[in-house]
Parts: sequence; structure tokens; C-alpha cells
Amino acid sequence: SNSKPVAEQVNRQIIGIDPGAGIMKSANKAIADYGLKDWKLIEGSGAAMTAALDKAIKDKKPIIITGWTPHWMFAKYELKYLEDPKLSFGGEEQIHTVVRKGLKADQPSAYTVLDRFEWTADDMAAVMSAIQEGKKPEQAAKDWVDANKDKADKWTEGVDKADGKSLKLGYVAWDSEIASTNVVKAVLESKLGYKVTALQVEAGPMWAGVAGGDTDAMVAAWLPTTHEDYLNKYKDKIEDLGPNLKGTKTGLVVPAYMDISSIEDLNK
Ligand code: PBE
Repeated sequence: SNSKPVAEQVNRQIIGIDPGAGIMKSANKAIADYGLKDWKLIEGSGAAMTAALDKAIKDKKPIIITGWTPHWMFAKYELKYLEDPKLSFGGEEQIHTVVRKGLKADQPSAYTVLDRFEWTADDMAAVMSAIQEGKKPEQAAKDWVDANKDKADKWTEGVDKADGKSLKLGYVAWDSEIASTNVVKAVLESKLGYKVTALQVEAGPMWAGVAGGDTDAMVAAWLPTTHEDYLNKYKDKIEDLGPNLKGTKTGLVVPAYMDISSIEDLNK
């Protein structure tokens, strides 16, 4: 094993994701809260982060990433969250569905389904793992909807068909949101006949799109902490339909073989 301090082992680097992600703001807050002098949060993407994690684990090397649950990485690798006694990453969180103002009047069927949409962390993780194992997101979502008819039927029960109307969902290429957005798209298309465009954007434009009314909805708002700044900026211009998934978590994540347990250990 490696006797150098963790800071030296990882070159004082935390492997982050896209700069617009709320978890990047939280990670920078952790760097300040825990006095991690000269540490750097590296910007990239969700895909680059999981590639770096995969390589480090294959080489049995130390690595620190920004991680979140639900995520397939916890099924594939042995990982642990570093304790966060200062709560830089916040407390309990949920993923909310957010729609543009006026959607209820213009598209009542879609609005009702979006309002009813809720599932569990295990449901989402199942879709994420299917995609990670090679299924196309649209196919993984369809397969999940077919296998979970009882759940999906509850979202659409008694709702009028949409007869080919168009709907635009915004999402960011986070593995969790690729899964949820494709499931909602599959349900709206297969059960109600909507024509759904899933538009992949960055986090800022995702929120701005719904606030400006160009985008009808998104199912990717992590609240109250991770997307707090976006909510504060746009709360008067959107409608928050509440949680679609409870029991998420965000934080700094390391392979289980690393001999640290708390963000506080990074200062040693
Ligand atoms: N995440 C996944 C996002 C929300 C979904 C935790 C990477 C973030 O904004 O940080």
C-alpha cells in the first residue's frame, strides 16, 4: 500500500464533471469548507469521470471523484462516499420535475403524466445499468416500461391521448438523467402518442429553456441543494411539480481500497 498522504497520491486533484453541474459547486464549497489548500477540481464530463474511475480501479490507483446516487458505478465497483461532517454537499435531496408556465393549459395530458411521474432509486439504477451494459437509452427505457407496466400505467391512467402533439424535454448527459428522461419519453410516446424530443444541453441552458418556455419540461432538478442556484434564479418563471425520485446522494467518492473515510482526511 501507499504511505504517501492522500493529497500527494492524487496530486491534490478531484475528478469532477461538467462545470454547470450543481455537484461542482458543492465540491468547490467542500474545498473551501475543509480548507483544502491548493486542491483542484478538474472539469470534464460524466463520461470522462467514469472513464478515469474505471482506469484507476483497473490499475488499483487512488482517485477521488464527484459522485452521486443513483448511479450504475456503485453496482459495478466497490466504492465509498467520503463522510461530509460539514455538509458541503447538503442534506437530504430529491429529484424534481419542473415544467414551463402554461404547460397545464396547453398540454394537459403531458402535464398530468409529468405531475404523476415518480419512481425509486432502484428503478432508475436498473435503467442506468442496462444502458451501461450496452443497451441504447431509448431501448433500455422501453424495456423498463414494458417490464413495469403497473408503475407506468399509474402515470397515464385516464389521461387523454395526445394525437401526435409535440413535446420537448431538456436534459443533461448525466447517466441518471439519460435514464429518467428516456423513460418519460417512452411513456409519453407509447401510451399517449406524443412526439417527444429529448434535447441534450448543459445544466444552465436546461433550466433557462424551461424558464423561457422553449422547453416544455425536465425531470432533472436536484433540490434543495445541488440546483439551488438555478432554482433561485428561475423560480418565478417555472412550475415545480415536486419530487419524482427520493433518496439521492451526492459527494466525494473513492474506491473502497483507499484508506480514508472522510473529506477531513484529505488535509492529512
Ligand atoms: N448530478 C446528477 C447533477 C444532477 C444529476 C448530481 C451530477 C448535478 O447537477 O450535479
